[in-house]
Amino acid sequence: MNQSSGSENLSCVEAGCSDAYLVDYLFELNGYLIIKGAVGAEDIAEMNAWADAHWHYMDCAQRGGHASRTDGAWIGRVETHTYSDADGINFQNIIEAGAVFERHIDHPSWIEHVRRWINPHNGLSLHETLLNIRGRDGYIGIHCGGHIPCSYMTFRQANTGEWMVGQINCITALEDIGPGDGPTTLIPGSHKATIPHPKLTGEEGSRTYRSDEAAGIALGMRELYLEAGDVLLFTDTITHGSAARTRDGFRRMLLYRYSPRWIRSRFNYAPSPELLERLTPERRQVVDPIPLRSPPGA
Ligand SMILES: O=C(O)CCC(=O)C(=O)O
Ligand SMILES: [Fe+2]
Repeated sequence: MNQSSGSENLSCVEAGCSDAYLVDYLFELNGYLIIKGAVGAEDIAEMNAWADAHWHYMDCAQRGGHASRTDGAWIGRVETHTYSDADGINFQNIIEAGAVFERHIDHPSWIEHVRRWINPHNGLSLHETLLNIRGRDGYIGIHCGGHIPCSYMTFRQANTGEWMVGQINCITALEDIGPGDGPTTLIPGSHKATIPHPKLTGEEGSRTYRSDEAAGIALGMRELYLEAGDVLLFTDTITHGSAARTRDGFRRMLLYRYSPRWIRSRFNYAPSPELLERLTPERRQVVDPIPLRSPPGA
């Protein structure tokens, strides 16, 4: 067993860990897995260079004065966006931003785990791909949990017990993310919870998807610290979010969400013909899992 020792994370292995049993056990038990050193320094530098080159979009005025949602600016096929303002800027559809982001689609450090956990019966698709930059006081509120009846918040097939993870979030740290940097937080094991987190119940026992309260201070949350190049995989079913950033400066991360091929992508960006042309057949199948059909000549 070559689980990293000395880590404060419950669920952590080195890149290239060949102990598939351990990898599966940790992911099943805790609902997340950190792969240390998953992405090489050159790729991390290239992605950071892209962020640096587009830093002026952090200024709202540069995005046409829109602060929120998907009404931001377009950089080719990449669109600026935010979920709630507090969560910072998302460069959505980042797979269109160059080769390094294409390599990420089926990166050998995690792709076979993701295929296995979603289950080969379900194929694979990308639900959302983004590069996120978040400044001081930014955060994501506590959200999700096993109590939400959402089609992609599955983890096991109830009848057979086989893997059937409806969504796996893959966060790549573009720089070190430690205490005060607004790390991702989650409650280990909460993907199996049937009782909602106390912050996710409403009036008369109703169940809510998301609270506006920063996830970091919620009961049971753990902050997950990453070094640049580490990757955090977690089922979207797990109760999670991020701590508020208490330091100056910005947190940078890349987020790719994988789902079964049957699930539509979140914002339905049409892949550019140039991207489809460039992709290997394996990547193309993930980016365009069910190509549109039209009659000849249409
Ligand atoms: O920003 C974060 O650290 C958490 C992002 C998140 O909620 C997600 O990946 O689903
Ligand atoms: Fe989330």
